Amino acid sequence: MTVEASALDAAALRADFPILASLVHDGRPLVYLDSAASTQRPTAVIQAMTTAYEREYANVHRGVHWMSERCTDRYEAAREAVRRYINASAVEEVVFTSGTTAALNLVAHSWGDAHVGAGDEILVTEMEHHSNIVPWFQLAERRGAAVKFAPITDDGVLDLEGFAERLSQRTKVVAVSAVSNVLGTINPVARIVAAARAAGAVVVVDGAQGVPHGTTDVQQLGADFLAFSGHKMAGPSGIGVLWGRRELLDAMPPFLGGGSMIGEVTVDGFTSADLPAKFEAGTPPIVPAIGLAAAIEYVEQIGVARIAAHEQRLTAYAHEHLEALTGVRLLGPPAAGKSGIVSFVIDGVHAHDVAYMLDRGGVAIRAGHHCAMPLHKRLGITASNRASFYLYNTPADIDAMLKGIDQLQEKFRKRQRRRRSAR
Ligand code: C6P
Repeated sequence: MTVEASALDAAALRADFPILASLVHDGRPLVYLDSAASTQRPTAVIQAMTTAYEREYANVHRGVHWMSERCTDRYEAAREAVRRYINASAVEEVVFTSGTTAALNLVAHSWGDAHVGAGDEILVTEMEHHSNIVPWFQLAERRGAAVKFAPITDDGVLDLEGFAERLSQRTKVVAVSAVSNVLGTINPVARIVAAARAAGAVVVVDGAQGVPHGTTDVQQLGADFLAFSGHKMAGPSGIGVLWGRRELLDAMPPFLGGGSMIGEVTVDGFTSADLPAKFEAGTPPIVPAIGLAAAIEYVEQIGVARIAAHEQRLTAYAHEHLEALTGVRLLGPPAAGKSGIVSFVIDGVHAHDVAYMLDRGGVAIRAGHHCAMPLHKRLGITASNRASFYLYNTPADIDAMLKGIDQLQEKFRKRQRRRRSAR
């Protein structure tokens, strides 16, 4: 991820996102700090999707009629936008899926079933999202393999020695997130890739929290597969991407069977279509793909590196102020090692109560295990709170969260005092 200095004007960009003008509960302005779950969409994306439905919609790669051809062009232009965004060498390497989860499952089934066997190992990390754990457990179960977990340090950084110790000739797959969705930790993917490839393992990068928040160049990254979701980068839900090395994708069997993914079907069997159609069975997420292309154009105009720098400033600001509060424990490394995600626990107050009470003041943060139960177990907690930032957030949003935390801590302190004096 590269970060450059020139600041973006988040306050002005907010006007591009109609939902941010919403009032919630009793007319409180929405303070949206849950972009790691799903970002909001600018008018440009909403408009591109509306236009597609109003004027350019038909099924793709099927009709010979004008509208189908036009829609197919739009859909394929979206693939080209993704290729450009991640600097893939060819559009054939860009497979549309419904999201990161679907992309990771595709690899686990198609590549995994063909290459992982009894006694083999799959190496993930303790900070993975369930989407980058469960498909590997399922693969291991099908094939008689084992899933190993590379440890993290107490401050939420991958323990590279522990990782290296678990890497061996038996390791067939290394599956790692570019950025932890809980800790915000930016993983050293280049070093992980180098070590994994030296051991002969295929590297799968879960880019759900990385690709939206930093420049991605898959040719430099050196990994074999990269998965990410449109809804975490100003695009719509229902669309995601699997990028894979062409030689690997070419050799892989299709995952789902149906229309579009075939060359020919006879009563004796079928042949597969070429890439990327081979992995896009059925009617694909057509309009979501068009929306994703509009999102990519939008963020490219702003500059992904500028977005990353802006989020880094917000993370540093949030850290500084949360660290100053008593009874608040921040999770993960110092701000400099994080993407725009800040998770914390508050002494004596359950994470769900924190999120509930902040929400009453209009502040939307996430609470729970964030689909990362092994990570929470490792940290000795069952739940945490998470504030996550995007290009439209400002320090004022963080101030609103801090004010809410202050109020709820005061409330709980008063409650404790009352209980003590009642004894
Ligand atoms: N994390 C969060 O609030 P989907 O749902 O398929 O678009 O993405 C799954 C996924 C995979 N990996 C990582 C690192 C993720 O953060 C996510 C989605 C959301 O953290 C929803 S649980």
